[in-house]
Amino acid sequence: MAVDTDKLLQGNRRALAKAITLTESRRAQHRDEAQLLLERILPHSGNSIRVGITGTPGVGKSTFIEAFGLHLIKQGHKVAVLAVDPSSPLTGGSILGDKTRMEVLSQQDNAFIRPSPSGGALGGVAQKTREAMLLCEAAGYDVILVETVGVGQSEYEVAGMVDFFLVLMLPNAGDELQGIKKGILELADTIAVNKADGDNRLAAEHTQRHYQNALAILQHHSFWEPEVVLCSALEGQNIHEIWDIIRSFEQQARENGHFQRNRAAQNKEWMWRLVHELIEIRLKRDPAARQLCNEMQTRVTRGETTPYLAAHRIVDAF
Ligand SMILES: Nc1nc2c(ncn2[C@@H]2O[C@H](COP(=O)(O)OP(=O)(O)OP(=O)(O)O)[C@@H](O)[C@H]2O)c(=O)[nH]1
Ligand SMILES: [Mg+2]
Repeated sequence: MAVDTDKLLQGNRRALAKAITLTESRRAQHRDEAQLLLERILPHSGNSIRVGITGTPGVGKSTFIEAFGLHLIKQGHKVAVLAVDPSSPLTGGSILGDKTRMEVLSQQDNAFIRPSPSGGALGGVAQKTREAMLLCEAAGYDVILVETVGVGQSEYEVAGMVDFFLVLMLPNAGDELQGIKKGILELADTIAVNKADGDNRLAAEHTQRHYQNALAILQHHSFWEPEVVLCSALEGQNIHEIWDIIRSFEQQARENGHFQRNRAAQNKEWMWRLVHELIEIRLKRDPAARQLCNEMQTRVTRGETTPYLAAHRIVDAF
C-alpha cells in the first residue's frame, strides 16, 4: 500500500485519502509503513489552525461546518473536516456519516471531509485523528476542523488536540438539555448559541446571557476571555464573526507564545498517555505478567493486599 509522498505534499487528494487509510489499517505492516510516512511528513505538518467543534446531537454541527467551511474556502483557505466519534467503534460512528448537510462543502476542491475512524488499539480514535490531522496539514490544508459529539471523553480528547475549542449550544435549554457536562465550559474558547433565528431569537439571547454569567464566574488560566456569541448556521448569520474571533485568538496566541507552548504541551501529554497505554498493552500480552496481574487482581478484590502494593509487584516483575 505505497503512498506517494511527493503527491501527498503537493496536495493530491487521492494520495491523502490513501495515507489516512494506511494509518487506519489494523495490519502490522501497514502500521509500520504509516509511522514511517508520518515521520517523513512531520516537518511539513503543523501549518494550520486546528479548531475543535462540539455540541449535543441536533445542535447544528454539520450545518455549521458546511456554512463555516464554505466561508473559509471563499477566503482562500483549504479546509479539512475530521471527526472523533467513539460511539460506534464498528461502523466508524454516526457523525459525518451524513454528508447530506455538507453537500456543497464536500464537493469543493479545497475541502476534504473524512468520517470518524474506528478505534484502534493504541490511543484509540484520537490517535488516528491526530495522524489524519498531520497528513492533512502536510497536504496543505490550513484549517482543520475536528467535529465531535458529547460522548464519553470525546470533548476532552478533541480539546487536547486543537488550538481553539468551539462549543455550540441550543437556544433556551438548560445545561442538562445541552448535554453539557461539568468542565466543558472550562474547555470552551468560544460558545456559539446556534439557531438564533426566527422565533428562537429571544430564547437565544436569554441563553447567551446565561452562559455569559456562567463564564464570568469561571477561573480562566489563559490570556483569552471566552465569548458567547449568537449565530445561525442555517441562515449564515455571524459565521464571519466567529472566524474573526478565531483569527484574533490565533494572532494573540502566536504573539504571546501560548500557541506554540500549547501544542508542545499537547504532544508531551499525548506521548505520556501512549506510554501508559503501551505498558498496559504489553503487560497484558506477556503470559507471565498476565498471570501475575490476574493473581494480584484477585488478591486486591479479596482484600488480601492493597492496590498500591499489588501495582508495585506487577510493575517490579515487569
Ligand atoms: N433554525 C435553524 N435550524 C438549524 C440551524 N442549524 C441547524 N439547524 C437544523 O437543525 C437540525 C440538525 O442539524 P445538524 O447540522 O444535522 O446537527 P448536528 O449537530 O450535526 O447533529 P448530529 O450530527 O446528529 O450530532 C437540522 O434540521 C438543521 O436544519 C440554524 O442555525 N437554525
Ligand atoms: Mg452532524
